[in-house]
Amino acid sequence: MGGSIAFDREVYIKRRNVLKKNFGKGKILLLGNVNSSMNFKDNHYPFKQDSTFLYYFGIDQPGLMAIIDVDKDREIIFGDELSIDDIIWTGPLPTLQSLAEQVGVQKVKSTSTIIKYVGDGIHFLPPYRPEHSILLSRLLGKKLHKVTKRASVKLIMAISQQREIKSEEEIVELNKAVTITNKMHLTVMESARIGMHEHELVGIAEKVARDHNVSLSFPPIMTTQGEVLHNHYYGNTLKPGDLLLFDGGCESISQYAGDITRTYPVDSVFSDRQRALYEIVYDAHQLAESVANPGTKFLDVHNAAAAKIVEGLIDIGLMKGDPEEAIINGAHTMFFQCGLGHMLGLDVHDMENFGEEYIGYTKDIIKRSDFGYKSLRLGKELKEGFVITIEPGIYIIPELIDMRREQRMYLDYINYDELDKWRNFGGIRLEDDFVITSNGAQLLGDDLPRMISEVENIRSKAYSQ
Ligand SMILES: [Mn+2]
Repeated sequence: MGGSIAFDREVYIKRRNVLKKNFGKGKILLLGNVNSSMNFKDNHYPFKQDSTFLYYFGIDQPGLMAIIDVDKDREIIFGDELSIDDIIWTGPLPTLQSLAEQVGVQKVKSTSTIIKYVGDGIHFLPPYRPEHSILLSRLLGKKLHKVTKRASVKLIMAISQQREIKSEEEIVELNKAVTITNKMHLTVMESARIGMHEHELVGIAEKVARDHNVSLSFPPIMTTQGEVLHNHYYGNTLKPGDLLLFDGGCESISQYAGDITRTYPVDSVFSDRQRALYEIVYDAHQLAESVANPGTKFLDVHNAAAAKIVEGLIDIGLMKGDPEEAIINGAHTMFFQCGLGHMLGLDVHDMENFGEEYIGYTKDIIKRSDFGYKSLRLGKELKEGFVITIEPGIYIIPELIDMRREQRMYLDYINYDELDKWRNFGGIRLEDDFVITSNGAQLLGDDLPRMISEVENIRSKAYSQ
């Protein structure tokens, strides 16, 4: 919980005015998050405000709700001022009324009165926390399991079309988030040595975030088993010959997210094999960056990166045949099982709570459900102002190799005998954050080393201290 309000009141007033204009007619209910208990009532998970509430109302406190009445052109924030019982525990805090004024809202009403303002036709977003499902069920008098289905597609579209285009002040904040994130990555890259444990490096990373008084934007992946896509085990010891994959991000104070991945040898230099696969991922990253232009479908950027990976793997003998056919037949998913990237903003997967079919896809560009594409979170055409990640990778998963070989799949494209010699290689991912401009994809933050020579240069520092 940051506490302070990120932007001037005019920013919030303008955001709500844009929403009202785009929405046209009706009444909108936006729910802020509540404290969520960890193991007993008063022991909470760290508070995380709902990003849409934060976007339009800026107040980073639990237990708030808001109504935007488009027809009457007014907003009300619902919440309760602190009682003396609360103040004993929290100390004196700014009043809700004064916070509301800071974001340009005059009317504050107590929580219990909201029922009077909520009727059948009210528009709300799909709930992603059980507390909200229960509240909506109660407010609307509908069965719990029916609440999500009643979420407003009109509201999802209006909000996502606004939030997906990042304004200048948001780009400033995203740059801050990525700058702290890069500092965190550089610190880990300079610290990782043979004999350390993954969890020690998580500690080093978290310290950088704390030093900047910010939180991590998601639980980090710090692993010598990079082929496990979302690995949150931190118990391995770093051994000679290992690759270390660190996928982690910091937030800005204003809670915009950074999301970066680097992979590098635990030794100070890459082995021949590590170098060979790293260069393929690097080339795919460069290519994706160069074709991620406004008007291009991100699905096509994904496929371009996949083609680059296939060409590279053919060059070193792990794949064979015609690269285009290999991709049409899905053979690249032996190595690149996930998506090339996703939207980034206040959420690390921005607005994924609205549903990927609305955020990453359109009526015409529908999400594919086949292996290798079902985890591509973004497929639609890029627009100026989008902020996205680009994160190609090569993941050598022994279980997948064995299964596909047994199924006799991709026999025209995969050199299984050769691949078997690499089965314990691990995984490589390179991820950076970009804003789409009229000149193409522009890197956010300062440049975090990515080239092999630069990475080795930093890695040698880890051993020269
Ligand atoms: Mn990512």
